[in-house]
Amino acid sequence: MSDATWHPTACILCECNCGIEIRLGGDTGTRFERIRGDKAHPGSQGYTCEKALRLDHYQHQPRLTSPLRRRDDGTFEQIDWDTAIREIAARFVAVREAHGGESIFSYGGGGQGNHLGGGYGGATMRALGARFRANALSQEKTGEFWVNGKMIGGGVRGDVAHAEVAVFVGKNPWQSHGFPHARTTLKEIANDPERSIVVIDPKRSETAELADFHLQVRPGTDAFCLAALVAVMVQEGLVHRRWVDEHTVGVDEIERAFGGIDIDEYARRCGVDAELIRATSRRIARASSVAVAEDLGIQMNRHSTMNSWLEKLLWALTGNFGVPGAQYMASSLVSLVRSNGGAGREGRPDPVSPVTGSKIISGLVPCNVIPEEILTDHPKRFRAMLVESGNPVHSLADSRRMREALASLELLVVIDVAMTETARMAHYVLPAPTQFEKWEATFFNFEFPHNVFHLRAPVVPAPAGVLPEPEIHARLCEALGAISDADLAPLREAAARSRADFAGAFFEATTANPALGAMAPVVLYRTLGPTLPDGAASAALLWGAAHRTAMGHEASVRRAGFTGDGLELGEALFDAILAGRHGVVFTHDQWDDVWARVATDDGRIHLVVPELLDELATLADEAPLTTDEFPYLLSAGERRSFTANTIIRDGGWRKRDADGALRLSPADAESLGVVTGAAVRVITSRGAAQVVVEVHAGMQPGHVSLPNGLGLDEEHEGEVRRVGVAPNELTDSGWRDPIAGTPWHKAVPARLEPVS
Ligand SMILES: Nc1nc2c(c(=O)[nH]1)N[C@H]1C(S)=C(S)[C@@H](COP(=O)(O)OP(=O)(O)OC[C@H]3O[C@@H](n4cnc5c(=O)[nH]c(N)nc54)[C@H](O)[C@@H]3O)O[C@H]1N2
Ligand SMILES: Nc1nc2c(c(=O)[nH]1)N[C@H]1C(S)=C(S)[C@@H](COP(=O)(O)OP(=O)(O)OC[C@H]3O[C@@H](n4cnc5c(=O)[nH]c(N)nc54)[C@H](O)[C@@H]3O)O[C@H]1N2
Ligand code: SF4
Ligand SMILES: [Mo]
Repeated sequence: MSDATWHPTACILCECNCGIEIRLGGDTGTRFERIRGDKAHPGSQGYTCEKALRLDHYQHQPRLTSPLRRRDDGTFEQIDWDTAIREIAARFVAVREAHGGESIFSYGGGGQGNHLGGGYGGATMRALGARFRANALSQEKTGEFWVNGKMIGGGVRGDVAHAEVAVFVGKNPWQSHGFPHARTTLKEIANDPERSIVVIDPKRSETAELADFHLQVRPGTDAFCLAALVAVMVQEGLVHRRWVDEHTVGVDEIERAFGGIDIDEYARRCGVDAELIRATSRRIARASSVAVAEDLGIQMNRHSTMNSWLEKLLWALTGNFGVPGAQYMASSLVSLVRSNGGAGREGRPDPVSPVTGSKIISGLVPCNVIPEEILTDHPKRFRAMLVESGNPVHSLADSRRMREALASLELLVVIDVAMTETARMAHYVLPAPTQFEKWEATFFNFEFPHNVFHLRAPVVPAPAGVLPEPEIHARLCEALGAISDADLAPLREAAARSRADFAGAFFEATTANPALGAMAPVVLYRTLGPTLPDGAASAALLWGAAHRTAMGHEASVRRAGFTGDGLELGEALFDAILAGRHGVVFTHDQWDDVWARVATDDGRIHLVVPELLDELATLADEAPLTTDEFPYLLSAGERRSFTANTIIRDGGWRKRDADGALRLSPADAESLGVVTGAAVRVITSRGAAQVVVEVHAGMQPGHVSLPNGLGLDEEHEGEVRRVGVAPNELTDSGWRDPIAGTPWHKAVPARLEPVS
């Protein structure tokens, strides 16, 4: 049964969300028979990598199709939705009454392709009186967010596509992407003799293969390398003094701190030739534009927050901000991170978590402290948890500890498409449609000057028994008594009349009744939602987002082609989002817009972050990470061509590297007496696992790596089996950054033993 139609949608396997088109077929007419890049998508323009072509393995993985309740013996029974919603609401209320709403914790709310649900989840949290939350961002990006807050007051990205020099610090975009048409862009830069790629990575990665400057640091020693790069700029007079004086504050302190650094000694400490470091600094300083992108190689590593700062000094000291090919601050339709009411900015205190007092950055509790916030007799500990589209047992540090913590909760509710390692521990599991069975979108919209938003329509019908997340949240809020028909009736009537009437009625009702305003997403879903075309009720919260964007970025929205006075501009944008099946350019920025987004008190870039200057001062005295007991450093979670977090629970989707081999250098293979295909045991302070080895010429001695996202429990014909190693069975949640609490997964001390 083939259908000649190409259905536009997007790939959901990484933040790029490339536009794709799917042709259905197979026995049931619902298999993803063919998939191609969507040339009409304004962001990706037809580009995809190999992973998108195998999305049928996501759509047809073993699914959840009924709400489940766990029995005392650990098995699950199917229950109907009314029972599930009623019991979950009652049990959350019992926790709130006994210990306060703040003891209810929320985790997740979206993955690489699905952020609409999380938008509605905020209403459920407010209905419960819950305050604390975390998601994957607070185990990777919050250190960088904190630094951005201090230095610039908002998120910064590099215009890699137009940069003369592109610098990748602990990032392998050939595999992980992270910016549009990554491979095409990398090849373009590599083939242009006037442009250069700089890569800082202990491994000769696919991206490093294309680099003009590969600084092959020892794992976990980036701080020395980055500090030396900055020191060369300071000591050789490469700082763009005129620009720095005009646009930044603190350069004198920076010059004092880096003027005394012993570059040769720091080069020795990170294992990179000092002349290569000098040449790299000079190349960066000489370039007409430099874009820098950092990622997990430093964000999940020793000194992660400080390294984010050092990386930013490279472009800030050379004037690479607010011009083409350099750093920019993008517009957004919906911000992924909650503002801290100014916290994180200089001089304002960060809020902290209730038990460990850890910094809450961008509204997120560090993932690594979640077990400590539960496993304690502290009166403010978390007692109940709602997990949506996240798999903390598998994806957060120290799975054993996480299981222990979740097992001690009074209530755990999981909303997912599949039976995950986390769902297996839940009291209730609620099944959602896949991302190709419902209206979905992501808020990963960071492009410049043309920023793109893509609302995706369903490609195939959802099976009976599942409910989209917005409907789940609306039902929970109703069961909690947070919204009532009496509140909604006048808004429904206004929505039936016209959008303009609805706008008036909505603003009036939510102003008069702030408690209703707090429920805005589900109120919109229940009132405006049913009037939206093609069953797109889940898009209702985008109505508010479209209006906010039209007000906050008016000139950019107009440049993108939208017109209208007053509220008409936001309505025009909303209508275009609803109608635009291939994605919509919602803002067209100019480079001048970038400076207007700098949100420091004086509008300048603040070069000095005092806490990090202090940390830098202690660097020279630090001891190496390896010991006689653990002589190797394990990167636990490397992106490879067939890894995609834990989104596809069907190992059959991998074309290569079926078991997720441990990569190690030829020299280490020889000294251990192993060859590709042999088995070894990896042992860390927290666990041990047997793995298959792949001897890899790009690895340096002493460094080994395991892929991310493997070791999932897969159910095939009633049998559960696990393929590959779950990296977090080997990691330690205490092994984390002192400021942001981000994990140090990329440099886990380990020992290897051959298995005969
Ligand atoms: N194929 C694929 N792509 C993905 C994903 C996926 O699962 N699979 N996941 C997506 C997600 S959620 C994210 S956050 C991104 C992450 O994207 P990346 O951060 O680019 O991916 P990683 O492979 O985890 O790490 C990048 C590099 O860090 C290097 N590294 C290890 N230790 C060190 C060190 O000490 N110093 C330095 N400088 N580098 C080090 C590794 O060798 C590796 O090449 O990828 C996204 N894209
Ligand atoms: N050791 C180590 N650990 C890591 C990493 C590493 O490099 N090393 N990488 C980390 C990084 S950067 C990230 S981003 C995290 C990712 O880890 P998580 O945040 O846990 O996210 P995902 O693996 O993307 O899984 C999301 C869940 O969403 C479910 N899902 C898919 N579609 C839908 C849907 O439409 N609705 C709902 N409700 N659920 C859905 C999937 O079944 C899956 O259970 O892993 C982190 N963990
Ligand atoms: S995994 Fe590949 S195809 Fe999918 S969004 Fe990322 S870069 Fe695009
Ligand atoms: Mo991530």
